[in-house]
Amino acid sequence: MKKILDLSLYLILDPIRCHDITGMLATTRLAIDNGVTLVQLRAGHEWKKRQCYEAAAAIKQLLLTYSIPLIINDHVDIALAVDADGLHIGQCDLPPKIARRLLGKHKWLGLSVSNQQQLMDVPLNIIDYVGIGPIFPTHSKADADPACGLIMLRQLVTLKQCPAVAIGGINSTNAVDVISTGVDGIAVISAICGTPDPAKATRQLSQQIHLGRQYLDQSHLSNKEKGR
Ligand code: TZP
Repeated sequence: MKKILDLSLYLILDPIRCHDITGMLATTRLAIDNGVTLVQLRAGHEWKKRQCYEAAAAIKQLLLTYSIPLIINDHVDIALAVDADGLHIGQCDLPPKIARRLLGKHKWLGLSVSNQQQLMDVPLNIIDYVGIGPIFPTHSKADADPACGLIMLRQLVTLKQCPAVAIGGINSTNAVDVISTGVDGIAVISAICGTPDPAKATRQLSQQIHLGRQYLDQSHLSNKEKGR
C-alpha cells in the first residue's frame, strides 16, 4: 500500500554533505523531528552497490519507526531490495514506463523536469509527482540544468497536472517565495545536510513553508474579492 505522499519538506540525503551513513542517519533523525515529510537517498556516483544497499536499509529501518516514506534516487533494484516507498528518476535514467514496470503499481514514482516541454511530456498514468528544477543555481548537482527561476516556476506550476516539488538552491532566504508560487513542496540538500544545526535549519524551512502557504491563501482570497 502507498503511504500518503506529503511533499511539503522533502529531504534529499547527500552522502558527501552528511559525510557517511552515520551522518545521514543523524541528519534524518533531526530533520524528521523538526518537520521533514519525505526522505530520499541520493547515493554518490562513486558508491558501490553494497554501500548503497546498506545505507538504504539503515535509513528505511529508521524511517519505519516514524512512518515517513523513503524514496530511492535512480536505483530501482535498491528501492525493491529495501522495500522503499518509491523511486525518483531523472530524464536520463530508466524510461518511466520501464521503471514503473519494475517497481510495481504500489510504489511512488517521481520524475525530474526542468522545462515546459518535459512537464508536458510527463506520463500522468505512470508518474506520481514531478521535481521541478533547478529553481536557483546549486552546488549539489554537478550536471544540473541552468536555473529556471521563480517566474518560470510559477508558470510551470499553473501547467502541472500532478503534484510537484521545487528543487535546487532552495534555502531559508527563498523558501517563502518558492512556496508562494503554489508548488506542493520544496526538496533540499544543502539547506539541511551538512549545516551546523540541521534541526534548526529544518524548523526554519517548515516555518517558511507555513508562511508561504499563508501568503498564497491570502492572495487567492484577495483575488476572489477583487473578482466580486
Ligand atoms: N536536482 C536538481 S537540483 C538538485 C537536484 C538533485 C540539487 C539540489 O540540492 P540543493 O543543495 O538543495 O541545491
